[in-house]
Amino acid sequence: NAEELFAELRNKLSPRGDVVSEAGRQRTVELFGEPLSPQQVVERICRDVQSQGLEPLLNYSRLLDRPDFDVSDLRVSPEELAAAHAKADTEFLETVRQVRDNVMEFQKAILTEDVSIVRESGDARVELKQRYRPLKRVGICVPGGAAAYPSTVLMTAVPAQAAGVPEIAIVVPPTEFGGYNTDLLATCHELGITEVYRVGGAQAVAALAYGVEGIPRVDKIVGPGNLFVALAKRYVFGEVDIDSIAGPSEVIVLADETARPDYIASDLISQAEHSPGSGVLITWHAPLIEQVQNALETQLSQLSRGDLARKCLEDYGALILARDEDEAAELTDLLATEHLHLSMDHPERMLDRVQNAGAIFVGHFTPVAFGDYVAGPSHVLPTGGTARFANGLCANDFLKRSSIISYNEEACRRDAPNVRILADKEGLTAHRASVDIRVNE
Ligand code: HSO
Ligand code: ZN
Repeated sequence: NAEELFAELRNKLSPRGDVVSEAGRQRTVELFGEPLSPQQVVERICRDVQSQGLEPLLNYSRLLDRPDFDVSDLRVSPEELAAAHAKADTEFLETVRQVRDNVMEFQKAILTEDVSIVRESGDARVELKQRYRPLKRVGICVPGGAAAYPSTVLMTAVPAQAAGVPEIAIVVPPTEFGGYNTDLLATCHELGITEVYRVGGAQAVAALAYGVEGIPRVDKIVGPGNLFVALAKRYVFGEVDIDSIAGPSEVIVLADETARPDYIASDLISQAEHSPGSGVLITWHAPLIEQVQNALETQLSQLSRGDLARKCLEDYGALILARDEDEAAELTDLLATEHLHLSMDHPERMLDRVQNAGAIFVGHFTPVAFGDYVAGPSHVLPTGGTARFANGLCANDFLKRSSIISYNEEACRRDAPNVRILADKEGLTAHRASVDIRVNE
């Protein structure tokens, strides 16, 4: 029964960042003199940066990321950005440009447009409009702990550019995979991004939210990160806007008898290698389970990150044999996964049946890696079952809307009685007076 299976599986299938190890707790004692939960750590960091600005930002960067961190390390200079670009592979830059074009094309195509209606009767005219404008300034978090992610720059900054955001600030930890990674800096330069700060974790989120000397505050913070980044985004929400909170990568491959076990294994491993990450097969074709297991064995032993992926698949992966197609679809929908791969000759049926998934990859020749790297929709997607209600990042997340309301005199006269009735019910006499003064002349 899919409901029962779901209850058993949901928490097992996504790596959860909020489980605190003993070592983690010990570390907070070393750093803060007392045991603190991740939440408490984040609150402390955010409050310090809010009240004292640059000094705690530098201090926390020294304490948590880089002991010799200096204020001169904070902002990547224009010369460093240009130098990284100059020494990048030409092939790599060509790919960056192609992906930029793909993402731009798709993100511009989906941009929400202004809508207006006119309500007329006789001489009365009311015009109502919903108007969209880009946010002025956004902050983007790019991870830099376990791997370098130039693709994340593309998948976050280009949607913001498609929406017309004029100021984009990137924060990335001061690590070899982060703010010192020349491919990442070259990507920023190629996209025309000039504000790159080498700070990570909760301190970077707080700096973006509240502003510190040298980093003006932003209107919205987006992008993935570890637990501390996620908790900090939640903490500053309200002061600024945030996107949804992205956790570790995950994929469900839904496969029938037309699927190739080696393709499926490669998809499961590719999300698990993010480490943390997870991969789950759901099928109603029994022989596939063992075939995929064998393919996993073969491939894991050959890949450079095979050991990391193996550990993740052992901890968070699963090969699930559903009773039939219906049960498979129902379970998939309940799990509301980040990536869903429909590995079958006729995927259309399943597309109609599964409603909850961040991104859906259709058919044997659309591995998730296309969405991760090149297709056009952002790879920043809802994880951990949040695709039940949350959305992947897109250009529209960088727009804000205003409603525009315009009455002519005749319309004002016509609608005045409705205002009077409601204002009287609420006892708000000044509201009533504001229309009476216009119509009782
Ligand atoms: N699968 C990740 C995105 C990514 N993959 C970046 C490779 N690089 C998030 O869903
Ligand atoms: Zn990926």
